[in-house]
Amino acid sequence: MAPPTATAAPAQTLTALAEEKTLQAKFVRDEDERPKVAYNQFSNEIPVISLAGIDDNEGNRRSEIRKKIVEACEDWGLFQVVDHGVDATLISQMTRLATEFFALPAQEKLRFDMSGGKKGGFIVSSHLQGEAVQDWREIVTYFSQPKRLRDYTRWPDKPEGWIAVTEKYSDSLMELACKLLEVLSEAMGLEKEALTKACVEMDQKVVVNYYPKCPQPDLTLGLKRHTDPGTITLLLQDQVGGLQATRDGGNTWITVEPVEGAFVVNLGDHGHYLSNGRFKNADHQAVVNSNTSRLSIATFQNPAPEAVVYPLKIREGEKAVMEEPITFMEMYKRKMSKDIEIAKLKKLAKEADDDEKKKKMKQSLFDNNNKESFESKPIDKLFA
Ligand SMILES: O=C(O)CCC(=O)C(=O)O
Ligand SMILES: [Fe+2]
Repeated sequence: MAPPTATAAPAQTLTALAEEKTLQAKFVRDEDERPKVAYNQFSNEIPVISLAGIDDNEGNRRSEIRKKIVEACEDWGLFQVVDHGVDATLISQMTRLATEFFALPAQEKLRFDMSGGKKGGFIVSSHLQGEAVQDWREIVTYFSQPKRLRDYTRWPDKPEGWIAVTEKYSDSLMELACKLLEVLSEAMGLEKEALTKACVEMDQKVVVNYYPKCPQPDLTLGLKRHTDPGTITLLLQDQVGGLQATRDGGNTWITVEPVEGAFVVNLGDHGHYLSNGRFKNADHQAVVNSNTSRLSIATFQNPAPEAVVYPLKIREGEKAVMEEPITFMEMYKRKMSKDIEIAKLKKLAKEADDDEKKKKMKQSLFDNNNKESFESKPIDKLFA
């Protein structure tokens, strides 16, 4: 496999890079982080659960569904739902318009650039400070609930009609998320509304992920390994494949099989803490491929920033997984600063290890008569 190239000019979107033959160094992951399983080697370990009859309180359909959901949450923190009641036309409109957005010329997408710290809009890769390696993705994101906090100036106004579709999609997914949280509350032996009440006023944020096809997908990730911070996430993915989950800290991975019209449901950190660790926070990542681009739409259902995070019920013989109650805002800040710290340490370690390699690359650049282009750029720009 060809070695990664070092390029100085910062690319503004990934679309142009998708055509290059080799991957820029800033996307190259350390070996231990690289994909271990192919994007299309699907596993059927994640249950696909039909929600048909979930509102039927008389018969035993609701309790059957609850049982399946609970097993999946205890096992992986991840399951898929079908017959979920979200209109199929709405789903296909949402996917079509999102795909059209990413096909717009770079300058159109960059009208909504959020890299200066704006709340919502378009950005390439992730925006975590101190991150040594970048994700191979573009995103567009907007805060959709509560409605009174919507800032429409940060919602793309193209393609035409997207805003209206997004609004409907947001309401529909809010309804579905609440239904799932009701079932999980019951499973914890609590009143139906317990989990939504613990959110105070539920926030909803939509992130549309676009992963262009990638010249060297084995060296990079579309989205690095993480758990979602919120209560529950509903993910709509196309038929390409790329979502992967691990239960053993990243040693082994499975690729979630795409199911037409289904939502992948993830439990996040908040859901995990409220259940006192009984429900897992799904540990996941997204891989990319060289054949085709991929689209996924993640709808994050989060508690209000001031909501208190602490187990709602601690079962007999168990200890609380948290030392003290904290607000969701505090929980999120701690998670982010931990991630930034790890990223910084990784970057430092990498810089140290790469010294020898950098010397060799420098020598070969001179040998190849590239003296001028090399000298005109600082070394950290070349190999960052
Ligand atoms: O694209 C995917 O499959 C995963 C997306 C995801 O995990 C996220 O946006 O948090
Ligand atoms: Fe995620």
